[in-house]
Amino acid sequence: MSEELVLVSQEGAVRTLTLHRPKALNSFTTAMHSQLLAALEAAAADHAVRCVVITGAGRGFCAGQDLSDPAIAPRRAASGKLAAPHDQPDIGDLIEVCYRPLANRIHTMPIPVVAAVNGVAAGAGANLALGCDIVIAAKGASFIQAFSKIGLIPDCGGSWLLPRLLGRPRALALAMLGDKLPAEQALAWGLIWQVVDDAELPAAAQALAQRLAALPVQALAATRAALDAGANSSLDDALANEARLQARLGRSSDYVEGVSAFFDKRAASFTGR
Ligand code: T3D
Repeated sequence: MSEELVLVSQEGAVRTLTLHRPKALNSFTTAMHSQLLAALEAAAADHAVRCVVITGAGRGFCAGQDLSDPAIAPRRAASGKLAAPHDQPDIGDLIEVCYRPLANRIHTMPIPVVAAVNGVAAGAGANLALGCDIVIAAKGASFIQAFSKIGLIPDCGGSWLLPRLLGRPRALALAMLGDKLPAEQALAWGLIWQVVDDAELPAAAQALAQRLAALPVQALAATRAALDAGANSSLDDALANEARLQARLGRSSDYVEGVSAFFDKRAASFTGR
């Protein structure tokens, strides 16, 4: 049987995906990539799931690419020395096959995605977290754009996310220097939503996810799409997009339920449809 590198659990309508390679700080192998993508696909396809939480097992969240994974580890010549640059594996393939689908999948999930960052999030692990809709972190967690230290650029969406989230000066300095950004500093810079005491993270993330799951999740996913599209468009294009999205949502059961509940002076009971 293949190793369980992503643990899947469910509480009500919230599905939690726990990256599970704790000895290597949950760094990504190709096997962990395919398990995470499959788990996200399954959550997206299951109407009983209305929010996903991604977290890590042990003391780390995710240390990015497993640098010893044979798929990408630097090749050695027969002498045992590192092979010449042109004999090294094509890392671009790895990005196309693994990180691009992963970042796109999270960005287009039909339900909200929460990152519960329990410890260090480095390289693609940091950008995996930052690509989620809401990031809640333990006080002891940190974010490191570790790429420059190994001669690479921010990937897993980092080049797109960082300037949008931080502005160019901070994004560029973080990415160039690869400094560790403690969770509380990330919060102060507006990079993440919330920081809680380490021991409180699982319960706080679960409470946040349950709150999201009780909302009209179709509208939440459309809110993500509208905000991201709005950031790159003219006001008039954004207004046209809002009209398109509202037209679709206005015909959803959740809209009818929300308005009915308002007039009935009762709590709405949404279904995500
Ligand atoms: O090919 C490509 O690279 C393309 C893909 C790019 C995407 C990327 O994500 S590139 C960035 C890759 N990640 C890194 O460069 C981070 C490397 N890790 C670290 O810098 C440090 O481990 C941390 C700052 C994250 C944490 O430091 P610390 O001191 O808390 O822990 P540690 O002792 O360094 O690590 C604990 C163990 O995890 C250790 O194993 P050991 O010695 O106990 O057997 C360490 O080797 C292992 N580990 C940590 N990160 C990785 C890893 N093993 C493989 N790959 C890792 N990325």
